[in-house]
Amino acid sequence: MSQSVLPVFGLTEKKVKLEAFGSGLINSTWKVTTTSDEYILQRLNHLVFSEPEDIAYNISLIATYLKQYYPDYSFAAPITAEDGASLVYLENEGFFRMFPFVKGSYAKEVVETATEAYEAAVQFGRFTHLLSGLDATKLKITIPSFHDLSLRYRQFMLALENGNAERIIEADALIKKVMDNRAIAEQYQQIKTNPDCKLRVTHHDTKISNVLFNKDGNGLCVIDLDTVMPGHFISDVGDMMRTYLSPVSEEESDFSKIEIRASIFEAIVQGYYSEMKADLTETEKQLFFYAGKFMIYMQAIRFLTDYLNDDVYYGARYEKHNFIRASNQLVLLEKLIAKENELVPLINRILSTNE
Ligand code: GN1
Ligand code: MG
Repeated sequence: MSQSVLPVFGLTEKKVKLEAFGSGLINSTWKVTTTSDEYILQRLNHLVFSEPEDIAYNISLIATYLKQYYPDYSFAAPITAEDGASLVYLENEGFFRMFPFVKGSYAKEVVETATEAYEAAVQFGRFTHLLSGLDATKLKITIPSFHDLSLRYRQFMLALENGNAERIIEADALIKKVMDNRAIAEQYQQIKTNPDCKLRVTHHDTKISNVLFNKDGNGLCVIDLDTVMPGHFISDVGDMMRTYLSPVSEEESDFSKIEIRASIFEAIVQGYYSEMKADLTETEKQLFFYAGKFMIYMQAIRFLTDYLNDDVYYGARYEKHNFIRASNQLVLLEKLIAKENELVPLINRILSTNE
């Protein structure tokens, strides 16, 4: 079916291979292989991204800026169709776009070593740093209030009022844990209004599969710019912590496998800070540990809210899928908080030696 979009991007060859690619929850992604080239084809989830044109606008704004000021930065710009558009709409199918597959690059699904975490953190830090001269407010907001934890908390409270009654009873212990940790949401409320916590060009989806590596294991660039918007650095650092620290992902149902790897934590802070030290304010520098709590807590709330709302956003491959995901994230949060006394000194050492 998605094959029918290929000619619009100038790919008329008959013998193309189309295979599902990656593990994103929102968009659909395929790798396209022709006899001579490789591409990444994506269909945007129109329910989540209601204005796909805004994403295309942001990508083109960033591409133009980087090309002008940092022509050597390897930025994977989308392929344009014959009419010059990077986004193609097919009746009954949706919005598509295509990228050249960066030759010799690969992406990872799980962080195995501290070096990988470091390389990824350098890439996300560099992305925000290189774009610090671009006024972040020029970017379109592709998902309003995406990482607004106050809003996520309110949506959770609404789900407690209007959600599936049986599930609310069943999730009692999880609901209590979310409420017990509401100080994390209260702290965000202050960050949001503090002018020392700057709005920057923020990626908002820093999972390891959004970094391309070369064959030597060096980070090349970041991909998946759908949620690049003005935001706070805690979103990017926090989502790296959320998704890199533990050797198992949010999908794991054996919670005894959830672990906080201190060496990975250190690598994230070190890599990100090496690029961003001149940009971050003193107030922001104090928020590295909070960043992890912020993102893990927000993801727990989002999964739990979705469970209470009958899985309308994330979908579910089995009955209690979002319940398990939320439980997983709350265990991760507890384990991170339990290591605060070990991890905060690591941050402080990095902040003081790199000055
Ligand atoms: C979604 O689609 P994917 O996997 O890149 C979500 C992120 C969540 C993530 C949890 C637009 O990202 O915010 O952290 O699932 N993206 C959107 O796996 O909601
Ligand atoms: Mg994504």
